[in-house]
Amino acid sequence: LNGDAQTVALLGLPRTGKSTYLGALWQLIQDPGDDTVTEVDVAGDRSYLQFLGEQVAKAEEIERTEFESEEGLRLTVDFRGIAHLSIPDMSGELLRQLIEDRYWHEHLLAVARDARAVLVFVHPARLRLPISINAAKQLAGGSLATGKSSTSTKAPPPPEFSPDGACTAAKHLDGLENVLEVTRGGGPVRVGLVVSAWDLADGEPTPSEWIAEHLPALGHMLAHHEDVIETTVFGVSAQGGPLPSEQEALLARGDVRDRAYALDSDGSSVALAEPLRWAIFG
Ligand SMILES: Nc1nc2c(ncn2[C@@H]2O[C@H](COP(=O)(O)OP(=O)(O)OP(=O)(O)O)[C@@H](O)[C@H]2O)c(=O)[nH]1
Ligand SMILES: [Mg+2]
Repeated sequence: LNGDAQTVALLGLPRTGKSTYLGALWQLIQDPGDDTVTEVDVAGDRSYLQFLGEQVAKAEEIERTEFESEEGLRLTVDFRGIAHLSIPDMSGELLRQLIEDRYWHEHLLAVARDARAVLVFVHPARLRLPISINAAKQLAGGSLATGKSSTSTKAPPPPEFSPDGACTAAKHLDGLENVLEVTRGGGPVRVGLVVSAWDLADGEPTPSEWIAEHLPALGHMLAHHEDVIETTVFGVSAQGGPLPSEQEALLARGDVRDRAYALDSDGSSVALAEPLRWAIFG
């Protein structure tokens, strides 16, 4: 399908910052003032990327990617190492469907099969945290709501389980297991966790500590399969701050290269393209 291009799958639930990351990256690729990632050759259609890039440059929020979109980044770049890349911009709906409806959209399946590496996007303001069984029992008994223990002797029936109500970590574990099952074999697969909108999580110690605190099950699952999975964590702020509230301040900071930033797992500053570079070269 993509010749000898190396496919990187950007996986994430809806609204987790995938398209914004591609748009910001495209701006840097086109920016002669940025030498962290440069274009060698573009194979695909530039107009879609141009559009994403302009939205980021104007500090305007990107629309949700259409369900059937087949657009993405298909190009050869040099980020201190030349790579021929295919990075489809998939709608988060495709991953949501896989997890919640147990349905493999053919596009997601094709990308997962081709992928040499996966970048999983999580948005810090869109987490659904697990609650402990005790807390759930208390909630069900009304004691948390009233501050006293419930006087009712009969507990209400537990709500029926449905995957759309599962916490973020459980969803990702489930989705990743399915994806990694079909991903091309032959050596370990790189799975990078990208905490997007890092500007909202800033003040937290480091990206890897953030994952350990907020999505520990996901971090453990990835770290404990060293034989088949190579993993790390990044914090990425492709917009540089929240929109639309910060639009003016962001524009005042200058170009995308002056606003977008990324951190490695230890919190050291790295190029915005580093998650991709790592996905390809390790
Ligand atoms: N604060 C902040 N918000 C961001 C950043 N990047 C993206 N967002 C917000 O995250 C939301 C989703 O961004 P998109 O890039 O469209 O997300 P997506 O993963 O492509 O979404 P789908 O196409 O629906 O799957 C938007 O509300 C953005 O404003 C960032 O760096 N900082
Ligand atoms: Mg999108």
